[in-house]
Amino acid sequence: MDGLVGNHSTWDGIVEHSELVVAFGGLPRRNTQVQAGGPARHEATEAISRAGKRGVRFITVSPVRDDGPDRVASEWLSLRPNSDVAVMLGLAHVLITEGLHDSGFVERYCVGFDTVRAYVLGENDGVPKTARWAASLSGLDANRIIALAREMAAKRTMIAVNWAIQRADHGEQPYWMAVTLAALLGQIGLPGGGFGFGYSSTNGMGRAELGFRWPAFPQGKNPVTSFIPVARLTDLLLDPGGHLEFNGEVLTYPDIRLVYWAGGNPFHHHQDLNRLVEAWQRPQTIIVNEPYWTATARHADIVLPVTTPLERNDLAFSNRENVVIAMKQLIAPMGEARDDFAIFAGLAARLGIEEAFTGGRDATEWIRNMYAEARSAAAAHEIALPEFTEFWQRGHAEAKRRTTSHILLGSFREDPVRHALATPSGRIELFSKRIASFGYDDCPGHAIWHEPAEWLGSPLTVRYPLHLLSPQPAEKLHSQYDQGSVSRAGKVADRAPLRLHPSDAAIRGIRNGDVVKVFNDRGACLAGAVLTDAVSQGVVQLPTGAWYDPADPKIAGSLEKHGNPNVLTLDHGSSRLAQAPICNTTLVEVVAFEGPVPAVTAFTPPAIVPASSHLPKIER
Ligand SMILES: Nc1nc2c(c(=O)[nH]1)N[C@H]1C(S)=C(S)[C@@H](COP(=O)(O)OP(=O)(O)OC[C@H]3O[C@@H](n4cnc5c(=O)[nH]c(N)nc54)[C@H](O)[C@@H]3O)O[C@H]1N2
Ligand SMILES: Nc1nc2c(c(=O)[nH]1)N[C@H]1C(S)=C(S)[C@@H](COP(=O)(O)OP(=O)(O)OC[C@H]3O[C@@H](n4cnc5c(=O)[nH]c(N)nc54)[C@H](O)[C@@H]3O)O[C@H]1N2
Ligand SMILES: [Mo]
Repeated sequence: MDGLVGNHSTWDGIVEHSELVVAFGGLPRRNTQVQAGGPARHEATEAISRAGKRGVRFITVSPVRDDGPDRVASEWLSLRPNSDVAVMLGLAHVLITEGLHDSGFVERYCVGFDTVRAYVLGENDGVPKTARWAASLSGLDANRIIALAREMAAKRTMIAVNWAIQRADHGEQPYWMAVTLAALLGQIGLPGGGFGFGYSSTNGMGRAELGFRWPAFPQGKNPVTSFIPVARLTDLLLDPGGHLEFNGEVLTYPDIRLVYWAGGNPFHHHQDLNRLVEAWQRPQTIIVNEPYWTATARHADIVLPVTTPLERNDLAFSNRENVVIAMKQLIAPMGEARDDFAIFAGLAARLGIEEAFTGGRDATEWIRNMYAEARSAAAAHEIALPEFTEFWQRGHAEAKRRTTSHILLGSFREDPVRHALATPSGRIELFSKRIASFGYDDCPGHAIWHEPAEWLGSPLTVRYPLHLLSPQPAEKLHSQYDQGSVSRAGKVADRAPLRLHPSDAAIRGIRNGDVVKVFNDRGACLAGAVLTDAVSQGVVQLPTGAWYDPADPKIAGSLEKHGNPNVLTLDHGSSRLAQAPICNTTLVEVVAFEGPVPAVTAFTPPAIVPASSHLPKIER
């Protein structure tokens, strides 16, 4: 997705030209505090404020009110989780039946409008996707949907969709439907119009590309060609030799005997952790490189301690930012910690391939070399960066952008032949012959509404009446620094905060600050209750990031004490097309926790046995 991401329309178009921004999943400031590699300047927040000052109208379509931007006014349209496609289809129905759609645009720039039109009008399935139909699924008011469609057609409208909406059953559909809707409005390629994905999912989305890439380590070529979508990890370990349909192919799960994990916390990120606990028993050996005693480290046979950024020299940069930072070592590595490079160089040496791995350079030389590469890549685009020594001394360097403004598909709009898209037809595919040819009923050839496996419309609500959303945590990045004071200050009764509506709390006898048990058939965890009408009735929100802390680590399914939502989430692929994770498709029940509350032990470090007492000393 990187190409598409990098080519997003820049904020200036929204600030200067949009009249209306309809944000599915909102534009929460929380997530813009983060950028892979680090944000240098908080441009997303600044841009939204400037747009608000100019009078751009924001509409937040989300089950959660404060998903809206926090510094400008926005109207909140609360919908049932995972029903966004239904709302978009309802909007499309209004546009088509009232003749408000741009038929010239779909004819010139798109393929497949007739198929979409037939689907929207219900010509083949007998179900017209009217505003009333959309209202019955989403809980929105039908008249509000009709009025919104008319307003979107009358104004310069940006359709923004965050990334969380894809982490749901059939999560491909909202994106395809958002593009379809934007095509009907005919504003794709115009400043301030069209669509954009993830404008507030990280800081960098709405900024211009640098034109060159900051350098990374050469990746080499992996002689092993088999791969799996990472969200299918548990299935891979449980089902060697099994098959998986993916993007028109059939993949076979290899028989994995050894897992080596560096730079990730599957006991944070993976869905249905109780299944993972079982699957994790299958490989013979698990090796983990980690600076911290996380749940993943606890579940490893061998843990190689890694330096933190304070214990090594490094470069920090992000391909969406124009600043590179000199990350200088402040203290000597603690204990036996080494950086990943040194660990892998050491392993390479034991395998007799040290020179091939290191390229004959040590870490410092790599840093100098990578900086020099960036400097010449920048120079090729007439962007000046200082010499390494000057950069390192000053602590940072800034690459002046040559372009600051970009319109997604702007050149395609100007000349759809010369700037044909990379799709098979060269146009925007409202209908894709290729995807249709896969024959997937869970992802046919155009955007459709599909009931999610679990949602507020399912029969399962009799037992589990609350839809659980697990967004990114405000106080940290994923599970990182959960042990630190900033993250701990955000806990309630030592646990992750579970936000629920006061009326849902009242019928369950839950008060603010109570320890609650959140559960379904897959697992149970404790959390600290936060009562707020910012979440809709029937919806609860438990952020990710609490270090997985089972009451009895030997038993899969034992009570998780700390509030890790992934003991509750469903571990299925979004569809056969993408096989992506679907954590936001989860029903639960919540009760006040009775009995003595168990202490959180996730942060208790292990007893350290001096290496010399039981192992031969490792050469540094
Ligand atoms: N502070 C902080 N910022 C982060 C991160 C972090 O860990 N901490 N992680 C970073 C990373 S790696 C990523 S990928 C991005 C993720 O960015 P996103 O995926 O955009 O963010 P989330 O916080 O998962 O979800 C945002 C909101 O989507 C809403 N939502 C969930 N399901 C639905 C739905 O079905 N319909 C609608 N309309 N709304 C829904 C939820 O209420 C939630 O608050 O964030 C990045 N930014
Ligand atoms: N329920 C639910 N689950 C989700 C999501 C959700 O919205 N809901 N979001 C998903 C998303 S978008 C993402 S991106 C994932 C994130 O999931 P992960 O990327 O697995 O989460 P992190 O906590 O960032 O894990 C990074 C780990 O790397 C370690 N680390 C830090 N520096 C170094 C280093 O220099 N070397 C090594 N070897 N290790 C280091 C950290 O201590 C930490 O344990 O979670 C996913 N899971
Ligand atoms: Mo992510």
